[in-house]
Amino acid sequence: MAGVKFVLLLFSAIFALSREEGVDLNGEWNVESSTSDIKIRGTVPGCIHTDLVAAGKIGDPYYRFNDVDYRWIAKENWTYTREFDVPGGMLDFNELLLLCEGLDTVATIYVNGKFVGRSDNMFKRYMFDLKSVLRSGKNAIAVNFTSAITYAMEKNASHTQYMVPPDCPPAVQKGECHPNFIRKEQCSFSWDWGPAFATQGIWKNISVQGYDSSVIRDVLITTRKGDDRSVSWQLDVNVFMDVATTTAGTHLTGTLNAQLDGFKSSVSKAVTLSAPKDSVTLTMNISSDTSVEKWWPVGYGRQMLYNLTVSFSNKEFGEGPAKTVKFGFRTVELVQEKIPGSTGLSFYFKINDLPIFMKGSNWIPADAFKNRITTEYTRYLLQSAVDANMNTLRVWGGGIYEHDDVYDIADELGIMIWQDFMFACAMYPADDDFLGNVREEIQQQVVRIGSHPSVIAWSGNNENEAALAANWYGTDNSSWLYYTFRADYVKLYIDVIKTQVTSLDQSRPFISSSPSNGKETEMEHSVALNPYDNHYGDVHYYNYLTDCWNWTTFPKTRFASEYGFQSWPSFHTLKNASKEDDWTLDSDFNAHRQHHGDGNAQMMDQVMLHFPLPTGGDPIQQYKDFIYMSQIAQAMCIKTESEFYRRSRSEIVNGVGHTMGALYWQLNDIWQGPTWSSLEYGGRWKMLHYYAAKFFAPVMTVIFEDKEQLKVYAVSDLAIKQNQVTLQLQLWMWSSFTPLQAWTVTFDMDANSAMIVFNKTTAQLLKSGGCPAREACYFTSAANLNKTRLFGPVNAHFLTSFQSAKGLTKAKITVTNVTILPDASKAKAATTLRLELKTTAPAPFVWLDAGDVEGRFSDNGFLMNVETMTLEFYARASVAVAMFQKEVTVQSLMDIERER
Ligand code: BMA
Repeated sequence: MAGVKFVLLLFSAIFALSREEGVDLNGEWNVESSTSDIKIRGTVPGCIHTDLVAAGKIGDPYYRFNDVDYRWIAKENWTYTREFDVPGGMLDFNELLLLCEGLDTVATIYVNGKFVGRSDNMFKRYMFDLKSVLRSGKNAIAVNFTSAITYAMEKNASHTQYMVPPDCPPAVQKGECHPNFIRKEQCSFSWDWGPAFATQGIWKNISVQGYDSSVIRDVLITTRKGDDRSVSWQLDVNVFMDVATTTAGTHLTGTLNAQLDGFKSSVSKAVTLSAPKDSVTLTMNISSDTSVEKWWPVGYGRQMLYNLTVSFSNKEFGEGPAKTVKFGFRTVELVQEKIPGSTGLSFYFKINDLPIFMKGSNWIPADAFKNRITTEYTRYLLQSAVDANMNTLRVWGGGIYEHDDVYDIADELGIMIWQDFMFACAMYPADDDFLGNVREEIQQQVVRIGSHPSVIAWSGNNENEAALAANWYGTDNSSWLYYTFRADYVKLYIDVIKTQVTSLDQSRPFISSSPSNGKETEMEHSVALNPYDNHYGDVHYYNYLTDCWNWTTFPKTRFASEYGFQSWPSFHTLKNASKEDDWTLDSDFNAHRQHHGDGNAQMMDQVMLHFPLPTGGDPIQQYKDFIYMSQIAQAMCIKTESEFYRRSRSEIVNGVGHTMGALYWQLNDIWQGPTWSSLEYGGRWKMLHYYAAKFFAPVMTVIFEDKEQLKVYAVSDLAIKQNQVTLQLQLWMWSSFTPLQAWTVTFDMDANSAMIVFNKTTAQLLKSGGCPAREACYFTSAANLNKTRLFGPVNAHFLTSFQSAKGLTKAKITVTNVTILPDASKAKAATTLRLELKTTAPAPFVWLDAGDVEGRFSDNGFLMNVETMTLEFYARASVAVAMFQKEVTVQSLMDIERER
């Protein structure tokens, strides 16, 4: 039974009291199906799938084939009911509302048997009038959900003028059809990395709210630079109010006040508000002598955040509850200007006037069941992004507008967020109902998310311009059809979304799609002939057929916002979702979890291009070896591609270059399966994630071959020039711990740039070093500051595929001297362990596995060409040395040739 959650009685010295009171409806509800006889307890916020698990009606939905076995759940209609008490005094409020922060998705709501409203958009907050239906004492609420799958199907069927494709996802995705007809997480109908769990439920907070005069519903703060003489910053404080109709009428006169907490800066305005909703913008000038600090992306300065408090007072009702919002001072500019030597336009971001190369990845929903995502888990994922030297994540358009804590933590950690609106890989309807629904969704989400300094761009959709331009879904079948879809596209993303966004927020760029050609797309009336043009905007690039070690295949784009390769997650992650029968390459489970057509074959192809295949061992060992190989192949592919983008930042070659972004696909996982992610479901780091920490390091070197030449680039994202940097290039043999030869070059490293620092004929280098054959050798490089401190990570360039490497022997690697570091050197670790590693021979792709101990190593997947080294392990939960020693294993590439 709900208690009264909050009673806010705010006193003011001058004014009387303004009352606001709420009844929290979160907690236990009853759930029943209208189609079967299931009756269970449910939890709000939550969803039907986790309620069925808790009630013991179903098993783990992620286990084996359960995603398909449990499809019936999403096809039934579920009703959530409960009773709640309303204190008698509450009925006197002028306004009584049912406040639903999130309903998933299609529902009709009844209170005390009376209809109060409907919902059809999980991304919207709904408020329903309860004034005439609430009674003192016991009340009853029913939220009757309709299957999202049925709803989408019916909406599609009633759209008779023309089909809005795609109809259904490819069979390999085992998904549901027509997600584009419902404003719900698009990937909940399946994706090429995730299952179809089209959940139902009350997924965000729900409460009854009563108030007398007004409520400050939302505050959106955006920042602008001032003139810098007297005013350093201008804040636009957009205040959105709900206004009651009172005995005094539909207008409310009073004073709106905004105060920068801890500072003298404040602004007040006399306003007359109109019922039922009104908004006011207060502009606050921060004078130049007020010392506020800027918010910077990680790596460029601190992430200062400030609080601003807004309040409203009125003579009759007094001062109402204030609202405090966090924000930061920073500017964003998307620079699209001519570049000498290249046609087209640049495409890069300046934060606080500093050009920043955006390094990172793409974020997808962290679970199919949102109520399972804890703040601790969200923080682990985001901290892992920062630990891998990422500064940017794109919240991809097929998921959800993320929970507040994603943006809060991104603000704290300095992660820049490229925020898509939730439209992906489809055409969308553009009738008035749909557009009206979207308009409100955009308004609410921009206001909810827009005060976060981490959010640096809005983007209309994922790949829908590309889909239209390249006729992915048969939209080009007649010119009538094409122009209809084109007109619909403009209506949705430009007329509705862009208009709505820019009317609220001029402080960040709006990009109509990803990929797009930016300004050029605008010139071409929102759908460019080729949205993948390397001379403009951002590019998504996927190619599983060519050799990913060959950098010449990559597009020298202005901004790589998606590129990727799949791998399998670790055995530890997979075993939670499978049983022993599944642990072979050709198992049904292995086929079932692969949602990308030909995905398993494509992974195998990339492995076979450069690596021997595992031999020997028992079937489970073979399975583990295959997982290991898929992770090596993925790490090497994305390393090569990311290094190519980073070294392309300062140059124009054949008219293209000035790359200023590398966001690979994808950061995290929604479940345990083969995907493009670098973090597994649960948070384990794949080999790729360890590699990312190096290929995204602020200063690093890249070795590559350009025809006959061996070139080394030094790349720096630092805002300050570094004098006297030394490149150390070394030539090694696979058979030796001693380098054959070393070359050093000292140079001044320009700020924010990529420079070529070494360029010699490969054959001559090998000859001068005495390398007997290409296959026997490899190079390493590192940039050292003032010849002392190691400045960037050590990089390696292999001269051969590993099937033909000469001199490699099976190394015996052992973990010794494990100790607990007394001062948890990484605050994020519950226990930090130090370990020593010893090897009997040089070993590529050394992989440590802590078994069932959750955590990560300071490095992993590396080339070990010294006999001993120390590493650290950061455990997520406290762990004893003995336990760690029992679990830890280590292997390297040659171990995949096993005894038969
Ligand atoms: C991109 C993404 C996703 C997809 C990924 C891998 O196009 O936008 O739609 O999961 O490719 O195929």
